[in-house]
Amino acid sequence: MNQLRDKLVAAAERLRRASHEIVSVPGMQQQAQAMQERAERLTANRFTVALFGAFSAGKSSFANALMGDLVLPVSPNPTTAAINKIMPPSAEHPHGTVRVVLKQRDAVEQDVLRSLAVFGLHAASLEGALSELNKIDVAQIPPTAKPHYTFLKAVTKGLPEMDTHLGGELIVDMQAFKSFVAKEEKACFAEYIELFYSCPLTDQGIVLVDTPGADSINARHTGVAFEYMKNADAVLFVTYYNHAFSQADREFLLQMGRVKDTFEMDKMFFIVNAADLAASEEELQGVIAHVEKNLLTCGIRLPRIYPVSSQTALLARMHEKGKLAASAEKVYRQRTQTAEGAPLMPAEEAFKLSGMAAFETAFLRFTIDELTQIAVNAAMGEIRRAYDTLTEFMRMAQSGEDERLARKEAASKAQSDALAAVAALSTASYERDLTKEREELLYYVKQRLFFRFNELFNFAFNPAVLKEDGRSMKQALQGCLTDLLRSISYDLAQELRATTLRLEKFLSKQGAALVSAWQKDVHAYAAGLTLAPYQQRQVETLAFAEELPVSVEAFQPALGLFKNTKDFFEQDGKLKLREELEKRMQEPVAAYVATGSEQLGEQFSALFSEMVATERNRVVEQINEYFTGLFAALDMTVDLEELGAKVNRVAAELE
Ligand SMILES: Nc1nc2c(ncn2[C@@H]2O[C@H](COP(=O)(O)OP(=O)(O)O)[C@@H](O)[C@H]2O)c(=O)[nH]1
Ligand SMILES: [Mg+2]
Repeated sequence: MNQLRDKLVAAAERLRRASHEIVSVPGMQQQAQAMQERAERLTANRFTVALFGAFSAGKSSFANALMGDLVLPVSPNPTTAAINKIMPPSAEHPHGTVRVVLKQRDAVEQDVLRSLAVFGLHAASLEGALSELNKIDVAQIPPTAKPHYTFLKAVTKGLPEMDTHLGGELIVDMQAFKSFVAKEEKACFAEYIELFYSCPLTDQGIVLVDTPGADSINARHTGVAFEYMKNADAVLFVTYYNHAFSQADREFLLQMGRVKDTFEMDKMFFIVNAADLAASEEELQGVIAHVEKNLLTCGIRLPRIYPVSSQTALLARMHEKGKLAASAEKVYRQRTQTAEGAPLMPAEEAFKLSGMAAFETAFLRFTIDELTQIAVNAAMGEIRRAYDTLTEFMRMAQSGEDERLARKEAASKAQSDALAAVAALSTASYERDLTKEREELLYYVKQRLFFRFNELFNFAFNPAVLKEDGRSMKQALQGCLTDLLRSISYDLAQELRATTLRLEKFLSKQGAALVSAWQKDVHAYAAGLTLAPYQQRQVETLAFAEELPVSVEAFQPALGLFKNTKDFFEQDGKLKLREELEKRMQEPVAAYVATGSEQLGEQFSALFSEMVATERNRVVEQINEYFTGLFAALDMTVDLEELGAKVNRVAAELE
């Protein structure tokens, strides 16, 4: 595994040496600088691996198995967990240091008010909210609201101690770290936690991100999860052996299904954890088939699924280190079917048995290995570009005097022609395409929402909530409606995030197309100039509205259609209500999408203008630099012998 990091470091070294060679050559300073910067990036390179999955799917256990030690607390049932990042130690943060970044007070307040609203209670401040808590009838809390109650209780309990720290950060040790992860009254105040920890994984520059469960109550986590889904180098989705997929799992996977085509390569891995629970190989295959089927309904085809026992894998790692405690040894024997008294199974063998070895091999090969290769190739491409320019200059300097004079005359004109061609290229059609793409994508967003309407409706208006057992039907219906509105706006916000990412890719393609169009122009006038490739821009995902632009009251007449549960579930009452709601939902959904379209339109038109201006400038600079170098070569102001030596030394970096 260490070879990968070494490869990056070696490529960075090559870049630095090549950069050092060309920095003194007239017309190559910028290229030298770009190479230097790329070398810095390679050295500081991090691969981000994000773990997703429901609470108690075994994310933390899986992370421990990957790191080969009991680093993260394996938690029974926290609901308010923060994001934990396990990262390589640095000079500032040595091994074992933990940095806890606490939420802003405003953010805590928002979370609290939001959770309070689930119980129909409202307040104007954090303190006010907490004093409302005793109004909640604990016996009446529905299961979906329980995590919110737990969260509110945790805030109440922890606030006195944490209040003064909010908005800041704490540096703590591993012991305190565990209480921050496992204790609700502390965890609920952490925005994220960074653990600086040295192990074979982090030594490769891999950052492991343990996200809170997909069913986290924290609304902001959806946005954070999206950023990780988008930017992580690998996404690992963990499910617990035979647990059903929750609605939250499905929402996450649907989002993954929406955006997976924008990934440069398939970076998704699906882990069926606790595979040790399988009674037989057939049963295991059955579970895998079930997972595959679920993924397919979320638009994820041909997934890479790995059955793994995180526990067995960790036990194997502990055995390897000779750190297997007596109780652990008992489980190890059980898992490896080794009788009492018989010699223990060698660690490597158990690691294989756990399924972890197969996963690690595939993961390293398909992701980290490949990413390393891409980075190394890009570095070599940059050196090659420098070499091409350098040899062109060399050729010019070596030519006879008459030829040089003739070339010089031609070069002046070539420079201004190249610049004119770059300026003349019209980008209007590109901009029109971008607008068209946005409109088309958003048209389908609306379409898809109504394709899903039935599913969302059934989920909200379900028999478990609409039960005639003495509860107020009016209130229950109200709750169903609120649920439906929430899930529609959630779906739309997710769609707009996905659309942002699709547009980002579209813009990138346009940028690359522009550079290659300019390259064609430039090539006619400056044969030795290869333009630097287009560099992708990171596009910020905007915050989209969390609610539909409509009031609950607008749907009261529709709810009036409800007669009783018998009519609703056994006759056509349900169909009628659904049709009525679907009709009334058209306008607010269209309005929501229109607002989103406006937001995206503004954002991307600004991005487009900036992109064109910046890229055009970059090309102009490259042209001018190139001709500066060319004139220097033609004027023989360069030392031919030295230039020749430089060509050879840069060539050596390409071997
Ligand atoms: N049998 C078995 N149980 C596991 C395995 N991995 C995790 N668990 C159990 O699943 C529960 C949740 O694990 P945890 O890692 O905290 O899940 P998280 O909430 O996703 O981080 C714990 O009780 C673990 O002991 C495994 O490989 N086999
Ligand atoms: Mg966990």
